[in-house]
Amino acid sequence: MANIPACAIGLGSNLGESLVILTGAIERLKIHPQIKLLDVSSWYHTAPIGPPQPDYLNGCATVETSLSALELLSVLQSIETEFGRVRGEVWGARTLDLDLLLYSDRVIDLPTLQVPHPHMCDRAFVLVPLAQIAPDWLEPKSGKSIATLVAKLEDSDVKLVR
Ligand code: PH2
Ligand code: MG
Ligand code: MG
Repeated sequence: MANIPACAIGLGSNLGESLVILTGAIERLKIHPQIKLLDVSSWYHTAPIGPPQPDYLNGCATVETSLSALELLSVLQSIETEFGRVRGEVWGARTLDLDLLLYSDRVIDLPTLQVPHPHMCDRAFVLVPLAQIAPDWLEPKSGKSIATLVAKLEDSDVKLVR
C-alpha cells in the first residue's frame, strides 16, 4: 500500500475493565473501512503520570490509513466516547485514551492536534510498547528512532502483562 501513511496510536485505560476496553478499541480500528491494522503491542501495567489515580494498562498499535490526521483523530475520539470516556481532569483517570502518536514522518501543529505527540519522547508507557512493534520508526522532531529514545529513558515502571 505505497503512499498510504502509516500511523502509530497509543492506547491507555485505568478505569473499568481495561483489558476488555483496550481489546474492544483494537477491534474497532480493525473493522474501520479506511484503517488497516498493522500491529499491536503487548499490554503493559504502568504507574500513573499526573494526579493520583489507578495504574494504567497501556499499549500501542500501528495502522495504515487513507484518512487525514484530523479525520483519524475524529475516529479515535468517537471510539473513546463509545467506550465511555468522559472528559474530566487533564491527565486524570479514563476508561479509554487513544492518542495519535505519529502520522508517517509528518509534523502537525494545530490547536486541536499535535503530531508527534508532544510528550511521547519521555514517556515509557508510550515508548516501551511502541519499541516492541516499531523500533526503527524515526520520531520526526528528534530524528531519533523509537529504539534509541527508549534506550535513553531512566528506569521506568512499565511491566508487561500479556
Ligand atoms: N495518560 C495520561 C496521564 N497519565 N499515565 C500512564 N501510566 N499511562 C497513560 O496512558 C497516561 C498516564 C493522559 O493521557
Ligand atoms: Mg494520553
Ligand atoms: Mg489523549
